[in-house]
Amino acid sequence: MRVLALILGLVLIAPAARAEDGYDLWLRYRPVEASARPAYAARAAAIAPPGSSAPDTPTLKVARAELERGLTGLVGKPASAAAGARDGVIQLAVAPAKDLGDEGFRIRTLAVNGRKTTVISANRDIGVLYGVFRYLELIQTRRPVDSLDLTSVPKVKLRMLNHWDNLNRTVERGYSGQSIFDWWRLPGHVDARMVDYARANASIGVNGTVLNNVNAKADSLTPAYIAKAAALADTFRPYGIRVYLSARFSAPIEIGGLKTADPTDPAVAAFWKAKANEIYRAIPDFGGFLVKANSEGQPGPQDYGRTHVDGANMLADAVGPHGGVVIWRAFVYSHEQPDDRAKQGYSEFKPFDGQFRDNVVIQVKNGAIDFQPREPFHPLFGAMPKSNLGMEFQITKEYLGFSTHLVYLGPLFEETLRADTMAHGKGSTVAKVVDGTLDDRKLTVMAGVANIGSDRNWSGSQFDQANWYAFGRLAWDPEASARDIAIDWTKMTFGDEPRLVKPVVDMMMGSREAAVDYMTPLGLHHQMGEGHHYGPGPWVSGGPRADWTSVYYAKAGPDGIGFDRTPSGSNATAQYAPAVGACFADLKCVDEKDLLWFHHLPWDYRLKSGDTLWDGMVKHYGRGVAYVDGMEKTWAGLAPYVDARRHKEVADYLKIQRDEAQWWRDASVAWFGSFSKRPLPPGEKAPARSLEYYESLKFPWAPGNGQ
Ligand code: BDP
Repeated sequence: MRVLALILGLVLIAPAARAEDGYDLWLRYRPVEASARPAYAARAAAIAPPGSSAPDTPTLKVARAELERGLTGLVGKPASAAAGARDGVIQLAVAPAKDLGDEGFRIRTLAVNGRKTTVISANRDIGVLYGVFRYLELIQTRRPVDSLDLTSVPKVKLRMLNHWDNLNRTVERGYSGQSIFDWWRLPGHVDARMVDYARANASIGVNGTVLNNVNAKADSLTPAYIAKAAALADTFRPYGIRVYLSARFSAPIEIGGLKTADPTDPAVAAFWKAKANEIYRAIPDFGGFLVKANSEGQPGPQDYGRTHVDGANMLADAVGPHGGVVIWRAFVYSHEQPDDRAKQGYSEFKPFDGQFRDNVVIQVKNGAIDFQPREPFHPLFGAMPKSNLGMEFQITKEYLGFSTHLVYLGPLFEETLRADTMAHGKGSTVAKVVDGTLDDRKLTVMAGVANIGSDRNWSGSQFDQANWYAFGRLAWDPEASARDIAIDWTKMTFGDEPRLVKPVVDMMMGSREAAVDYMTPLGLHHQMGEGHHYGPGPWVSGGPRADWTSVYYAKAGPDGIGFDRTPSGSNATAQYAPAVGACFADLKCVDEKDLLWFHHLPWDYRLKSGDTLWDGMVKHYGRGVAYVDGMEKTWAGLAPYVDARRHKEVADYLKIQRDEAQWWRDASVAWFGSFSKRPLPPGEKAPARSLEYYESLKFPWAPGNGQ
């Protein structure tokens, strides 16, 4: 009987016995094994009561609640610090420190009144909250916490999510259910999930969120919707998260009763000033506006013969007196413009360097086309030293297999951030542009297009949570390592078992290169299905505009393949610093990963491997598929270390990914083979189906497409 009770007891407390569905993200706070506990946890830790050093603000309240929740889960319920002299006290303190800025924190183990005390301190309460999350992360990742002296200060000022969420709860390019923002029931009801959303974001340092799609509706600026946004802002405020709204440039016409949205018209400027005042009355710490103007059919200043500067500065003057910012996107291109689409953002913005207001940030996508599996860094980075230039990454995997492909984006973000713009000589990395140190800019931004939705696991898949997490960590420190981040995430998400952590991290680290291989190897880009962007579509042609087709980008023909962006072609290479551009344009210098991005080459061109271009391409596709095969096998072997429900979900998705990788490979080989007219290299199998079959596939209900 006693043995049975013991076994039952063990089963009940074993972490794997708790149903896990991914809702808890990396904040699971499951018990750590005795050896990994802080020494003080032999007895319970104690959280010092708020003293005069830390008046009880809403942020400190949630910091203390989080600490208690985390410690309770990880090492047992904290005791009262007042209960006599004892070690293991944790003190939260707001105290001036020159080196910590507004949001940094310090965690130190000190003797306070003879007691060993962990002091988490910051200039402001939000820093304390960040410190608490870091402290819990240290325990979760099994780092020693008994003798700490750690300082951390975010390098980027605005670390924000951009939700492409519509007011009817559909999410443009969203693959994890509906929008988490329940606009209809707001402001009367604020879902409890909003608090968990804020906790998760605060835990990785995200301090801003744009609530609505960049393809914006003017309705979100009406009084009813401002009240809804205000309810969210109230909920997020204790977690240091400010709300922003995407602003539709033509709102003065749509909801302001004006005939024009011309930014030089005084009535238009007055509309925006009044609108800003109205928003700030409801949301005193409103962050500002995000604007997609004159891009993909969105209205903008050019509709009135005005410029991006006219538009952005007019809005900046409306929010400026309240401390707000305008984030103006550089993702612009026009079909009337015959020039290479990759050049248009630079061509339109570079001439305006130095003309934008101080509270304007130009938000630039990581690459010059559009969140492709691989793009060279955008030439605007390093090219506008007199402007605030922000980074826009896409966390949602529009072009990387949606939520069912396991593709860890850490290496993609890291590759861009570490790229050297050479703007001021060697070491002028994109990270240094983004964190402002290269040109001494203070208003810095890193934005990520969110992958969050109403799915129980938030991101559509367990592994896509890692992309949200990695984004936050890199926004805090753009020089952080994608591998280190993956290790932390894995430990917190799945546990510390070394037989699990190493293979999972290895799998994650190679997964992005694998996707590049099975989708668009060697610098190919924009080869996906039309509109929904699901699956391969290298044959996509025709339609309203050439630069929405695949054939425009691959330029495959009997003579070869690739987009000539060298001086003999579109000369996009000239938009980079001379040394960088010259390298991209030079076949002896350019990295083969970017080969067909910059060069049009004959099918028999010799790659470094000695293979012809055609053979090499086919092998890359195959390598990508084989990698997914490997992930499936690795994951199957990890069943003993992962709870059944999450294990099965990931296994199912890997099977989907395996099939789709094969589909990408087969369809691409069939299509490009129709131009190369060369045999497949030895050992490579012919595509399973005919080219006509692949071309005939239609997906009218693919998620994330249309409103
Ligand atoms: C593209 C998406 C489109 C977005 C656009 C943007 O396909 O849905 O509206 O980017 O960033 O990648 O504005």
